[in-house]
Order: sequence, then C-alpha cells, then structure tokens
Amino acid sequence: LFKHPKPQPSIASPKLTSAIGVIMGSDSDLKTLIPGLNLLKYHFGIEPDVSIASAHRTPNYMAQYASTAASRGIKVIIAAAGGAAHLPGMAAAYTSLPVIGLPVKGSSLDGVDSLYSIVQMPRGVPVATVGINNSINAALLAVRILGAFDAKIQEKVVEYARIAEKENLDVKCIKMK
Ligand code: RP5
Repeated sequence: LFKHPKPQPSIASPKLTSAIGVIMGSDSDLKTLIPGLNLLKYHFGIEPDVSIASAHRTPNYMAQYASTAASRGIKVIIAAAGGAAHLPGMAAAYTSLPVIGLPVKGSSLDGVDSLYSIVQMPRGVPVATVGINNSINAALLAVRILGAFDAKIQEKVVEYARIAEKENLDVKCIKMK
C-alpha cells in the first residue's frame, strides 16, 4: 500500500527549532532514525528539526525544505532514505549546508541499493554517507561538525567517546571472566 506522507508544516512561516535538520523519505524510515535521534536528545541535548520530505512524493516540499534550511538556522542536515534513495543528493543540490546521507535498509536489496544511490554523487555535490541503518554515526557526524565551531558540543563529543570506551571495556571484562 502506498503510504501518503503526513501533512507537513507550512514553509511559509518557518521557525527555527534546531541546528540539525533531519529529513526522511517516508515515515517508515523513522524507526531507523530513532537511535540517532535519542542520542542527539539525551546525550547532546539537541532536539532536531524532524520532517518527512520525500524527493519523489513531495518534491516541492523537499526543495523548499532544503533551500530554506540555512536561513532557518539549520547548520547540518541528516537525510535518511531507502531504495532509490535520492533524498540526500537532492537536498544537497538545494542547499550549501553539509548533508549526511543515511542509507535505510529496505525489504528487497538489504540496503545496498540505498547505499549506492546515496554514496555515488557526482563531482561538485557532496553527501557524507554513513553505513546502512547507522543513525548513531549520522548523529555523531552531525555533532562533530557542529562541535568544530562550538566548544560545549565538542566537549560532549569527547565525553561520548569516553563513555563508549568505558562501556566497551566493561563488556570485554565481563566476557573475559
Ligand atoms: C524511500 O522509499 C523511503 O525513504 C523509504 O525508505 C522507502 C520506502 O518507503 P515507503 O513505501 O515505506 O513509504 O523513498
């Protein structure tokens, strides 16, 4: 069944909600994004500007979203899509902001279709591509970009790495016992 994207907020009166914009091709992509969204919210204290903006089903909204993102205060965009995953590339074509592409694993080709669609951008229109379904890395790359210009965010990035290292060590110690 074709699922229509949910009604979108009007771009006519856009409001700044976050320095990170998160767009996805379909509401079916949301579950893949949840780990990254939770990381942004609970570790970094960032509530991203989240929207469904399909490159194919709502191309005008997608174009408006990407072309007005910078003027709304967004600094980096995470774009998640599966299948013929044109959303990150099209968003990058409509904005000069950094775009992080998150390939979503679909039902037929294990996400390799999404990965190839996102990573093989033509010269001149870059998309930073993370691993299939790896919304954690998409979130971390976004905060690393922001952290280059914001000492508090950078501190949080360092803290995250420390926690991850400790947790990994703890897991290894448990396994060795
Ligand atoms: C893409 O098509 C979306 O990003 C999604 O991953 C995939 C399937 O969409 P639905 O048919 O589940 O809406 O555009």
